Amino acid sequence: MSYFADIEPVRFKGRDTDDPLAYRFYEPGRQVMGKSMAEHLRIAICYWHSFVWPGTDPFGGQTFERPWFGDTIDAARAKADAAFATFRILGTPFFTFHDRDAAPEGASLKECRANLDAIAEVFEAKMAETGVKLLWGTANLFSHRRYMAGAATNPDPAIFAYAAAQVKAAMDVTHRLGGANYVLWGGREGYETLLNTDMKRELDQMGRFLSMVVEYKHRIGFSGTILIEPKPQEPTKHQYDYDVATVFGLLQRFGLEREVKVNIETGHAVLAGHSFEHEIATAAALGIFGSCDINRNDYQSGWDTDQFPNNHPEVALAIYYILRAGGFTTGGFNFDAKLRRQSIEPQDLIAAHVGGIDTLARGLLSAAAMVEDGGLEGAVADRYAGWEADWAREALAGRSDLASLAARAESAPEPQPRSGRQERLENWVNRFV
Ligand code: XUL
Ligand code: CO
Repeated sequence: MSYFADIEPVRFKGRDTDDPLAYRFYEPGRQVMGKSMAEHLRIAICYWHSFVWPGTDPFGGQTFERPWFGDTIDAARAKADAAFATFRILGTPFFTFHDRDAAPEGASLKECRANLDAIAEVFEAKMAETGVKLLWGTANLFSHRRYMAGAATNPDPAIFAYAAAQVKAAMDVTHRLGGANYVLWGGREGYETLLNTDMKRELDQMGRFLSMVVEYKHRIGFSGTILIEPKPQEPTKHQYDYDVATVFGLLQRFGLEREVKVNIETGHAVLAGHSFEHEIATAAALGIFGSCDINRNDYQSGWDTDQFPNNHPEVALAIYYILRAGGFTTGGFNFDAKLRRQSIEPQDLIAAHVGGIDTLARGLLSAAAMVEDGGLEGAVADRYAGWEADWAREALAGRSDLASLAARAESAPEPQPRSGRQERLENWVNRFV
């Protein structure tokens, strides 16, 4: 009997239902600003937290006893059955995986590739049968001890080459499965201590590695987007993909800013000392907004706790800036979120996603109402309206200089400061959430 035998597919039952396994806000087909909710949110379930993670923490071992756990191809097939059963119950359209989540690591690189290809065949059949699609694939370049000093940024070129082989195989599989994106998260691309680190060399290695990924994408005709997932630290003390702005600088330095976009994760933004919407708005302003890993961190612990999102006013603001940036194209919301380790029942896995998905749906409704009202957009436009004047446009277009502006300012009346109206705007937002 299936692990989820007694769990029915989750349905929309409306805001007032007391059914804990029903959607209260997520109606996939509901039209919002000319698109269905499903098209706006492009929800993905991730393999690693939901089907691989055993519930360990730094002090304790496995708490989850999933029948598909094991390091064999047969276990990997059973895991794929459980994953696609979960997607069916939740009615979600996408999934994401690392190479090592999907298939066991073999004794050699060739065996690793063969294992991954075998599971790709299983995925292909299940995807054709269910219509579930791949939001993105990625390679795990951080768990194995060979990567303890980094992958692309390793001092040993043999590890750099090993990582290249792993990424090539993961890109091949992502391409074969019609993935909408390919993600690189540099968990170990950073350093523990400067005392043993040649930072300039490591950054050059990273740029070269990324360029090779882009070159390979074009060589195989992969039409998805290459995404970098910024994170400031954890597992390494300093990570080179610190935040969106840092990643943009790296991309520009290697001429890749039109080739690579970012996958922004809520918890990573918080670890970097930013808000999620700050990272989204930065990416949009720089033209590199790609996709989101949605979760939340515990605000007290200072760790990347990867909890399921449950605060819809916070999510609404993030979605507001996504809508203002034109919404997702190849990206979507990937639930990079994991259960707490005491949540050991099958229902916990489903209920966690139901709550997270409803949080997104409710956030989308609030965000769309904010966009449609236009109050915030109008207030911002009004704040910058002075720039519509001819002389101000000329200044921005490069047709004035410090001397001509100084002459103008000296003969003009003293400029009058205006209110930023923050509290009024915060009150305005609260009308919609
Ligand atoms: C780690 C993290 C990863 C990436 C994929 O914090 O977010 O799971 O999303 O490697
Ligand atoms: Co992530």
